[in-house]
Parts: sequence; structure tokens; C-alpha cells
Amino acid sequence: MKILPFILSIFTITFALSQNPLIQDQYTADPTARVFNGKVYVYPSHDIRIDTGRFSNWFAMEDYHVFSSENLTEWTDHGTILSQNNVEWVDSNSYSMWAPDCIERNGKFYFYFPANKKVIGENGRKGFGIGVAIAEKAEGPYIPQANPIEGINGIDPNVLIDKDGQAYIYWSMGNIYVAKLKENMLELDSEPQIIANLPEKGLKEGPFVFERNGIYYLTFPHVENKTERLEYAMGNNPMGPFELKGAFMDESTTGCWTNHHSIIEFQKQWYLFYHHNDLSPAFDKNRSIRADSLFFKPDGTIQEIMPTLRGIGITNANTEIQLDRYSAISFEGVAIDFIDTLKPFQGWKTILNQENAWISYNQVEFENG
Ligand code: FUB
Repeated sequence: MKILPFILSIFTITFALSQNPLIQDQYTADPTARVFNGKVYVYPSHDIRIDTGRFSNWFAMEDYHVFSSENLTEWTDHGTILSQNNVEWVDSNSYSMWAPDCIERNGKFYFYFPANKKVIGENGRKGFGIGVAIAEKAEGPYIPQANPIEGINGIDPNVLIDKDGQAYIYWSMGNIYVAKLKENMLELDSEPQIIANLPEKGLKEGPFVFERNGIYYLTFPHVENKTERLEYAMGNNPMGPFELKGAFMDESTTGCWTNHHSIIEFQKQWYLFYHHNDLSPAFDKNRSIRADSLFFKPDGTIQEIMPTLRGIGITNANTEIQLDRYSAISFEGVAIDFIDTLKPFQGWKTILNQENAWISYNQVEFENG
């Protein structure tokens, strides 16, 4: 459907942000989406900007927020659920609260997060541990365990509970690792093993494993050339072996070095959550989470996904419609720019500068007239 901006603007009543990026008032990265109690919860990491010292050119993350949505168009920020200052084992000056995951078991919510340890290890470095914080509700409050999981030195935890109840934890540190978790979800129940048959060269990280029709999909960002693209492998067992299939999202066209992701099925549609640096084009360590629809081919392989600005969800015509997050634009005569390049959280503007230029925004619900 093609609609001119002035027609839509008269229907503007409330503000709903569902397009890409999903969160536009702060930086967010590494989104792990989960479906709990009929809602989508997203657990991202929280990039911040520190202009001086060692973080001026690196990732800086001091806490986590959680966001939820029932309709994929309106997102609630439940606020800070964990901070580097309230976890006993975490170095509270490390700003290293990287990509997390969260999973539910027997009515409790287990939040897994990597961070730099306070204590220097045998190799003379503080290194990354993976901690667990537990809550009664998906949005918290989360109570962190006093120590990280023993036996893991790594980042980017991801947990799968298989159909038989066995839980597995995956993480990365050069390679991608897997181990069984005990029923308590806090301790390893097997020796960590490296997942074989993955690309040998180039950074691999951020594993996300899910099951569909009895097939286990191991998806992961990998630097084949310059920046991360999303690749995957398929297998019949959560611990492998997996057969490499290739990429399902290519490198970012604007050079964002990382692309961390997760995949969910919600109301019979599959979605990919990932990140890009929409709100910080010049500094790719300040990222923003996005989502797009994901489809499988009849043989179970994943169709390549082209990142969109429009994103997901059906937008109600009685809410503000962000045309700068368009579905399509005319070949010429349309430009999108920040309202104020120094204040990216103010958002974008759409400039139509030629006769017959057009912009379209799909999936709008007009209800009865
Ligand atoms: O956000 C910090 C790190 O960048 C994550 O842990 C990686 O997956 C990459 O996205």
C-alpha cells in the first residue's frame, strides 16, 4: 500500500515504536528474544558511550534492561534488571556486561550473562565468566548468584532446553562450545566440548541454537570477509555433529563489525532479532536492536534475510507512523536524515524533494474506516 506522508500524519495520536531499530531512546545490542507467557521479551546488552580512556574506542556496557511486547509494535522498557555494581564476582569497572540470554524452567527465569571477573586467573588475566541471575518473573527482579558457572571461560551464553528436559549451554571464546547443564541450571553436567565442522578461519561468536521439526539449528555470527554475517549449521542432536549451511544474513552494508542475533517463533511466524548501528553510524560499538521476519524453505534451510527499516508488527493507523522506517521508496527524490545529527535519539526526518517521489509503509491496520 502506498500512502503519502501528509495523509498519515493527521491520524497521529499516540507514539508506537516497532520499526527498526526497535528501541530508539538508548543504544541496545545483542538481542536475545524469548516468548514467555504469550509475550515477546527481549534481553539485549546495553551499549553506552564513554568518551575518554580505554572505552572511547571499545564496547562499554554496565547494565541490562529487558523489553517486552504483546503485539511487536509497542515495546515496554522494564528498566535495569542487573548492573555490574550488584554482582559479587564482576569487576565493577569493566563495563563488560556483554550478550546475555534468559530461559524459563519450572516457573523460574534464569538470566545468563558474561562479564569480566574481579579475580585474576591462572593465565594472569581477569577473563570472562558467565553468571546466572534468577527471577520469579521474566521482567525481574533478578538475583545474581555469588559466583560464575564453574568450568566456563567465555562470552555470549545461550541456553537450550531440549524436548526431553535436558538443558544445554553454548558459548564462545574463539570456538563455539557446548556442555550439558544440570537440572539446577547453575552447574555444568558434562565437559565442555568444541563444536566441530564450523569455519576454521575468522571470528565466530554469539551462538544461538533452536529446534524446529526435530532439526537443531546452530546459528552464529562469523567474519568470513570483513565484518560479521549470520551463518548456520543443521544437525540431529543439540551437541552436534552439525552440517554447515552458509549465511542467512550478509555483512552490514555500512560496516557494523558485529551482528549478534536470536530467533523465535511467535504466533506462527518466525523472527530474527539482530543488531545494527542505526543510531550511531560513525561508531559501531553503539548499536541498536532490530527484527525482521524469517522464513524456511521446504527442505528446512533458512531463506536469506535482507535487513529492513520497516521491521515487524502491524502498525495501527491511530498511532504515529514512522515513515522514515519505510517499506519502499521511489528510485529518486527521497532522502532520510537525522533530525539533528548531534542528537540521534531525536530520530529521523523524511525529505521528499522531487515531484512524484513516493514512500510506502506496509502492514497498517485501519480498523473500521
Ligand atoms: O556486545 C559485545 C560483543 O559484541 C558480544 O558479546 C558479541 O556477540 C558481539 O556482538
